[in-house]
Amino acid sequence: MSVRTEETNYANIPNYYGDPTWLIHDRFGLFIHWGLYAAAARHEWVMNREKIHPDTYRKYFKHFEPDLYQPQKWAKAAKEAGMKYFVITTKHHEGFALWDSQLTDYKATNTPANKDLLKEMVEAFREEGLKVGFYHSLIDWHHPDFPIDGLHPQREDEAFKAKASGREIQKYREYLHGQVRELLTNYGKIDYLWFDFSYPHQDWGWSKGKGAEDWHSEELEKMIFELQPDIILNDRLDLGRGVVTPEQYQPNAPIEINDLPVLWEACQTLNGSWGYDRDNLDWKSVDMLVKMLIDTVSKNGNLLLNVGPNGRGEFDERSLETLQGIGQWMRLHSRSIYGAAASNFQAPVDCRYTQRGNRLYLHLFSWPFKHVHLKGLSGKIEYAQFLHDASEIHYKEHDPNEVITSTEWEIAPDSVTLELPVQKPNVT
Ligand code: JFZ
Repeated sequence: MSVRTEETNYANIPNYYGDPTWLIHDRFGLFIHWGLYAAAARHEWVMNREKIHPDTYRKYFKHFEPDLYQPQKWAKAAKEAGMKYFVITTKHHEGFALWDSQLTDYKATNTPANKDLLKEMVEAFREEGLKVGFYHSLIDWHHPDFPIDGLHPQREDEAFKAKASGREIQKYREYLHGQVRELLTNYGKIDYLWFDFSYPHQDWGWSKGKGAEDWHSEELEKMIFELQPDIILNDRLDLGRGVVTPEQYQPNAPIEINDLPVLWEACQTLNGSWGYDRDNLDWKSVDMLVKMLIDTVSKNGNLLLNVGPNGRGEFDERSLETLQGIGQWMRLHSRSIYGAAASNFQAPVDCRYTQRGNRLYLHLFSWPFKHVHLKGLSGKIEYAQFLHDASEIHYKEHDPNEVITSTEWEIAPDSVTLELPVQKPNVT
C-alpha cells in the first residue's frame, strides 16, 4: 500500500488511498461509454427516458454484434490523442455486463459478441501503456431487486406496483459487491475505479434517494482496498471522499477543502451524449476541447474526455477526427500538460497559466490586443519562446511589476503557448 507524501496531501482522500501521483501527472484520460445503448444510438439513458421495459430493451441484447471490435485501435487512438489512462463502463445503468460475470446472464458472452469484451480491451490499453480504469454503475435498471421505490407518477398502477413489489435491496447489494469483486480480481491491476452515482438527497421518480447506506459504501470500499491496495476511487460512493468529478462543467478555480487542494477530474462529452448518439450534430470543436484541457490543468484538475463507440465496435469518424485533432495539439504542447498544474501567478485576461517546475506556460485563448501584460513577472523571466516551434519571443520589462510582450506576430499559429522559464519555482 502506498504511503502518501507531503506533496500529495489532498483534502478528500483518506490515508489508505493509493498514491495518486500518476493521475496528477497524466492529466488526460479517455472515458468510454459502451453498452447495449450503442445499438439504440440515442443516448445511454434511452431506457429510462423512453420508459422502455427491460423485456423490450432485450432486443438490443439480442442484436449486440460488434463484429468490427478491435480494442487495439481504440487504444492507439487514445494514445495518439495524448491520453494516458482510460475508464470503461463495465456496467452502465442499463445493467448489462461487458465482461463474463458469473453473477448474471445479462452479459457480453451471451450476446452475438460471444466473448468477454472487457478482457481484450484491458489488454489492448495496457499494451499501449495506458492505465486502466473501470466505471461501474451503482444504479441498475435491469436487476430485479434494484428498488423502484420513488414517487413515480404511475405508482398506483397495478402493472407498476407488480414490477415494484418484492424487491430486496439486500440482494441487489450482494450482487453489486460481488460484481465489483469479480472486476477487481480477474483483470490484473486496476488503477482507477469510477462509481456512478449516489443521489441521497434526490428522488428520481422511479427511485428514492440512494447513497452510502444503500450501497454499504464503507464495506464496499474496504473490500476494494483489500483487492487493489493502490487503486484510486472517485467521489460518487457518498462517503465524502475520492476524486471529485464535476460533470460537464469547468469549475472557476482549483477546487479546495479547508485550504487543501482536492483531486478533481472534469468529465466531458464530445457531443453532449456519453453513449453513441447517431443523429447528434452538437460536436465540440478541437479548439474548444483543447481549451477545456488547458483550463482544467490550469486549475489543478484532470480531463476525462468521452467517446461512445458504436454497435459494430468502432469509434465513429467524427470522434476519431476529434481525437486526431487533439493529438496534433498534444504532440507539440503536451509539455505544458503532463506534470503541470496551477500556477501562483495570475494569468492575463483570456489566458491561462499552467506550470511545471520552473516552466511557466502562458496559453493565449485569444489575443486581440497589441500587448500582453504579465503581472508579477518582472525580473523573473529568463527566456521566452513559443512552445510549438521553440522560437524566441521578445519581451520587455515594463514596470517593477510587469513584463510585456508584443502579440503582433507575423505568423499567428492556431494556438499560442509561450514557455517562460521563471527563476523561482512556484508550483502549487
Ligand atoms: C452519470 C450518468 O447518469 C451518465 O449516463 C454518465 O455515465 C455520466 C458520466 O454520469 O450522470 C450524472 C451523474 C451525476 C451527476 C450528473 C450526471 N451529478 O451528480 O450531478
